Amino acid sequence: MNLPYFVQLHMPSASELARDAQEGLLQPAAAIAPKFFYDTLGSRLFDAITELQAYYPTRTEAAIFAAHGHAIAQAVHAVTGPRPVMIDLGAGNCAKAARLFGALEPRAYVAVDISVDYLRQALSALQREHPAMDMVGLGLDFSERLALPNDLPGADGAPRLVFYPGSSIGNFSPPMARALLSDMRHAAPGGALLIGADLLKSPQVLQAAYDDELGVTAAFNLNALVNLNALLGADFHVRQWQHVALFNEAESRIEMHLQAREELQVTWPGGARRFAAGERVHTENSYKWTPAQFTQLLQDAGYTQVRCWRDPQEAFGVFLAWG
Ligand code: AVJ
Repeated sequence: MNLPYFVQLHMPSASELARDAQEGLLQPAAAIAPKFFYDTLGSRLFDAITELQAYYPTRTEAAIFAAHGHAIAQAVHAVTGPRPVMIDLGAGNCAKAARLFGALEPRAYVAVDISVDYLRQALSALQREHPAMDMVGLGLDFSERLALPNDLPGADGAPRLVFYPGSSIGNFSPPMARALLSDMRHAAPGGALLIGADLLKSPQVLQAAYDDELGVTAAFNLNALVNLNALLGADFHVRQWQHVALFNEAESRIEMHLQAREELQVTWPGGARRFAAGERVHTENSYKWTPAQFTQLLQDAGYTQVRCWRDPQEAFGVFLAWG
């Protein structure tokens, strides 16, 4: 019986995060990174979002894997051979990867996440269900660039499959996404990338997915202010702010903002900012692609071969890229 092995790489300290947030708040057009959503409550609110009728991505991606898992695994094995090393980026509770174990039959599983404490619990439970599989938990923030330590499974040349589901790639601007995808390609030489991407569709459907009628997404967005109060010692009053989600057609992305309901001032140790009524803090971009655009992005990152599986409504795409 194996025990999972854990590695914790350099993580931003609380003071680095605070500096990052402060810098964003002081820009002429205030903006903070989506990572500020994900404190404990924020992660739970995101899980709640995935249960919403209006938020189609999570359930649609799961349906694609359920319908085409064996075809996808066959295509993966044609590239990597029968027992790839699976590297799961942003593994969280590891559930999406675990559902593919039966079809993919990985020889080893490397779960990478910024939140290593959460990962520890999930991976230890998964190891009990798969006692023979080598499992490694890696605490790593790959939101700037991805560089894996060189002693992971697959370092001996066993082909790797990088797994990046959920359309998390949607948070990155095209140049950043290209760089990150290129890093993923270099992390799995001779291997493959299996990645989920949300597809371009009617603005009404997109808008509803990011501004649900129960206000769960609004709570998720506003909770960033609660998190900033804790991280920065700021004095945001949540009731002075409003959730805004809009589809920016020119950039092909959903944008989330927090908009000041009235003129106000926010202060924190070492800084302050005034906001005019209607002024916004940009909190997230979520890019949407046509299958052709996402294929082009993968090719721009260096992949020469791409396959795509979609749901019947073509709401979401699962892409396999290699070469
Ligand atoms: C986790 C980045 C894939 O962009 O759809 C959901 C985050 N934000 N609702 C997305 C999110 C608002 C989500 N990703």
